[in-house]
Amino acid sequence: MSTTQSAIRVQANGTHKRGGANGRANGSIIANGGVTALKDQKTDYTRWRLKNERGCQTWHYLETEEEVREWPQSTADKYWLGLDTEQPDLPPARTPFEAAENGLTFFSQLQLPAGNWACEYGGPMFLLPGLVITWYVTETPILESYAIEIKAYLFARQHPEDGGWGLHIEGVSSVFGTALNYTCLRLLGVEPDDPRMVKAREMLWKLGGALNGPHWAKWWLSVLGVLEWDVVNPVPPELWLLPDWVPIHPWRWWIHMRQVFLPMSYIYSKKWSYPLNDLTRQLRAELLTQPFDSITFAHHRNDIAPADNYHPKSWILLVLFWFLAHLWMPLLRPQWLVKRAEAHAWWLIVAEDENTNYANLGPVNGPMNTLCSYIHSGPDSFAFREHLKTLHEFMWMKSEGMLMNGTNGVQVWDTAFATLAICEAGFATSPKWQPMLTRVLDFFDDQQLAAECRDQRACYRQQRRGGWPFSTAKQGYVVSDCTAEALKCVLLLQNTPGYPTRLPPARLYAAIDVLLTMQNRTGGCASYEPTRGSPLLEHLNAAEVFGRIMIEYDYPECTTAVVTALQLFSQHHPAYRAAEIAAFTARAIAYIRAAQRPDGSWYGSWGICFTYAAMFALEALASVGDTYASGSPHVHRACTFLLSHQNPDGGWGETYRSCETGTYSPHSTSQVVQTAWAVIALLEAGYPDRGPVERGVRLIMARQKRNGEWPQEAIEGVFNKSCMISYPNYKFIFPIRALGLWAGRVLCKFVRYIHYALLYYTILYYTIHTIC
Ligand code: LAN
Repeated sequence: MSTTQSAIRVQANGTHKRGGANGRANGSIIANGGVTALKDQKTDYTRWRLKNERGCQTWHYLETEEEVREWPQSTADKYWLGLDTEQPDLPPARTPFEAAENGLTFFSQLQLPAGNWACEYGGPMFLLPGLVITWYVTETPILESYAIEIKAYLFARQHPEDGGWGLHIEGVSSVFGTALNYTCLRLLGVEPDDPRMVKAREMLWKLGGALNGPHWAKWWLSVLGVLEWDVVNPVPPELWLLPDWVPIHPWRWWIHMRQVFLPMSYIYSKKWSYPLNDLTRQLRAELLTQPFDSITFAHHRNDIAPADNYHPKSWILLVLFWFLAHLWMPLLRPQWLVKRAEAHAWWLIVAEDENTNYANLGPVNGPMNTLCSYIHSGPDSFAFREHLKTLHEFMWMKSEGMLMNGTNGVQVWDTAFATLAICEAGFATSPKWQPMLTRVLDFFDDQQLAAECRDQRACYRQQRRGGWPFSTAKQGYVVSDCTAEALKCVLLLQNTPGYPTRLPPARLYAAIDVLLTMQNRTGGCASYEPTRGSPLLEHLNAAEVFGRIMIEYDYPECTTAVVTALQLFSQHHPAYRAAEIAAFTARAIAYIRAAQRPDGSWYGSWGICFTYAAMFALEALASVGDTYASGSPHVHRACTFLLSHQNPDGGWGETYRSCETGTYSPHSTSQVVQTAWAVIALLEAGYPDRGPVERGVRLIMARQKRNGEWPQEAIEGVFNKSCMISYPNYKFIFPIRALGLWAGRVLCKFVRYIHYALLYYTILYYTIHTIC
């Protein structure tokens, strides 16, 4: 953190210290004077700057005029903060190609010097509380600028009518969202009689109070000392000691589940809680609907509000919890086993920290691992201090305030998709865009993972050398489709005249080696590693608020990315692992065909929802020649599905309810991003009737602003079926790709017509000539 940031540490100005000698008397992180003063305060947005060090993003608030002078605000900073970017109006686009170019002109202004694009990655509403609770219980001073803006964000995202918060920004109010964000605001100093807090409390009580929260909410509130650990269903670390062959061993779980379970189990086993103080005592009264002392917490382990119960616990899990809570934990669990289990969990936590340079897999296990290092090694330990630094990389500033991103950014992913869009639209050969794309190539060069993890097998990590992550190399988790999309970009750029060769063949081969590890027996690809456990493990899903979270599944999106990357690679390097690539491709395409639903759709897991998946699946099929013209029944059915959902205005729009329910849910208005996905899908399919596609293209053009940008519409992404997540750069990337692709295809057709006309003319000329 910069000197600026430490200068504005709340503690440093003396207003921050807690009342008592141990700092716990009144429990407020920000002194009382500060609280009232901070209420609804806003910082000066012209003083915020994003620092991007090799893709690692941190926001800084400049205190002095001198700092402001020395570090001017960039166009990108202004754009994200919602300030005027002063981008000029561009000549009105007459054609889709010109519209794509206008879009790129605006979007290019947002590229950062390191070569990548950055952006917000908000949506989930359960992340900030984990971070703020961690700061609070470790007595870490919170930057005043952060505190002000986090509060602003949470109030901006409070449900305007019922006063609650949901699982994600567009979701219905739930106990998870409301109890935790309410707590977060109180820890940041908001008074309970603030009218918005009164309203939030009423909503929380209507939902049954904190006892009706899901497992994760009860866990965090027990850490804070507001609830008692008895209310938390057991999270036994001894599961890590099971032999690897056991079908329920955590190593088989989806990586996000097991990396959250890990620190959760460590802290649960220690039953570590922050000592009670005035504030947490007050919270007990505010979050619960009955007096604290009258509650038998063990009776409420399985209580849950209907709004939170997306994935009800199975009877198997209920029986297992009963056994663990009533017999194993209190009577059978020997102390030596507890010690061994905690020691092994700690070893795995340290391995995760070191393998990710303390960035951690995501924003849930990041704060949890921070807390583990505090509990185990203390506030002065190297690990704890490193954690505190990297936690800042999850934060994002926007016009509404400060939020916590769903990962430490979307750097590699967005940059790859943007590059592919730019290449497909035909801009890569233009000297105008070459400096921009050369910086992109430098970024991919820098972000390819160079080495395997330490103790790779013992900490159950996937082969990663040569792969690319979703966000940054620092975080270090390889993802199948991120590797694939980044590899495609490198191949496309390095094979276009005018670009340097940054990655020699050996590094491309290493990427292929990673990709070839990613296929499941079904032919499909999952996200971080091939599927390791049975879908039956979903019976042990204790998260309640998410579906499909226990194991990796096959995804049409990831499978398409990998299979298209392999094919592009083979065109340039036909000899390398050719037989394996051919076999991989055949199996992957068979999976894509088999995953199609009878109505012609595919279920999308990372974007909303059927429209997103159609774009990928049709790209995969087209890559092996399955198109409308080739008579592929899969492509025909997919086109019929898409066309049946086109709106009268020419656009497409689907809501996140599709992801939750598994049936197509139309949006009240067409969405630019989804229209672009559908247009790309139909173009990949080679749908012969120009009409519907052209109407989609027109809608995308009509929604573009004069300076080339597109306004933000509904949320675009999803994970685990129920939680939505924002991909704000998609509103640039996919329209540019759709418009560019359309222009290219129409232009190609035009060239083909001329070509055939000339051919027929020549044949006719010679025939006549010969006859005569
Ligand atoms: C992501 C973001 C990117 C996404 C794609 C690359 C788009 C996808 O094709 C593969 C899966 C992946 C990498 C993915 C997995 C799950 C993530 C990390 C997220 C959706 C972003 C946030 C989410 C993570 C699980 C959030 C933390 C919450 C928990 C339930 C642990």
